[in-house]
Amino acid sequence: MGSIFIGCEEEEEAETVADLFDREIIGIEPGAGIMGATEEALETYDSLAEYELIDSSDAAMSASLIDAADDEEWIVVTGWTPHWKFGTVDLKFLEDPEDCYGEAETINALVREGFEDDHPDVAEFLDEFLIDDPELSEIMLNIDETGDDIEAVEMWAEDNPDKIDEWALDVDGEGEEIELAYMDWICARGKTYLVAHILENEMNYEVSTIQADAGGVYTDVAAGDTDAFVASWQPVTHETYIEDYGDELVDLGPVYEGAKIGLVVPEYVDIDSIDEMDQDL
Ligand code: PBE
Repeated sequence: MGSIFIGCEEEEEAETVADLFDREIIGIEPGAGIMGATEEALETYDSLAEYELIDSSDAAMSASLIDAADDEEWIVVTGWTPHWKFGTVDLKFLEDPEDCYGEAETINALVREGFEDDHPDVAEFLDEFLIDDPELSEIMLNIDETGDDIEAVEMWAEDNPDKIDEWALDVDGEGEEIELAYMDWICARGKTYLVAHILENEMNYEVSTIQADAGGVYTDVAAGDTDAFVASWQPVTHETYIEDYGDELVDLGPVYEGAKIGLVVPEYVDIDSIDEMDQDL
């Protein structure tokens, strides 16, 4: 086996793609649908036999990705669009010939049973609300820069008054209280706080938000403990949650179209498929 010297340390020379990736896939938190899909990929692909999926978070995974990209080191993460990191680093999805991650998905608004009767105007607003990728990307970048969801959305709303007007319904909610649940993923935070902003500032509702992991969000809304959420990834990512709770939830349809999950690497990583993750160099 050959060796190279870096400073005083002797490092083993990488001989396989798995060596370059350190046999690690950097994940996010365990309740996320993409983690379940990755467990399935680990069981399905022979090329992943030596790999371990590392629990992390959206923020920590993104930081690892940016650090690695600064030094052009190889890294593979559980990734998805919409996500601001695609605007910051040149990234690509690895091909997934076994189809563990599915095709393009929609992100839907789900509400508790009875919500449409209690708040028909909000239900109609959520039913019609649809945000596109450039819009959501700008909000996510604002969140990444400011670290403040509310301020990030306010900045965006100030720059895009026509869009806000187009989404808002011309109704007076008379200060009725609405509670939105969300997960700690930047895309979910962006959509949730944008919806909250419009309901509060344009439609006169009183909105509170509550953060939980994916399981907590589905359970709470299904139980009617909270009203709604705008981060249900369908059909693959949240398939098990929909199987478990779908009957107790009302689906108001997409708020975003063309979402995607998979294994993501920087563009300079010169493999294209999950099948190649155990190749010799
Ligand atoms: N995500 C982002 C979520 C849905 C939104 C892909 C991390 C998940 O895997 O459940």
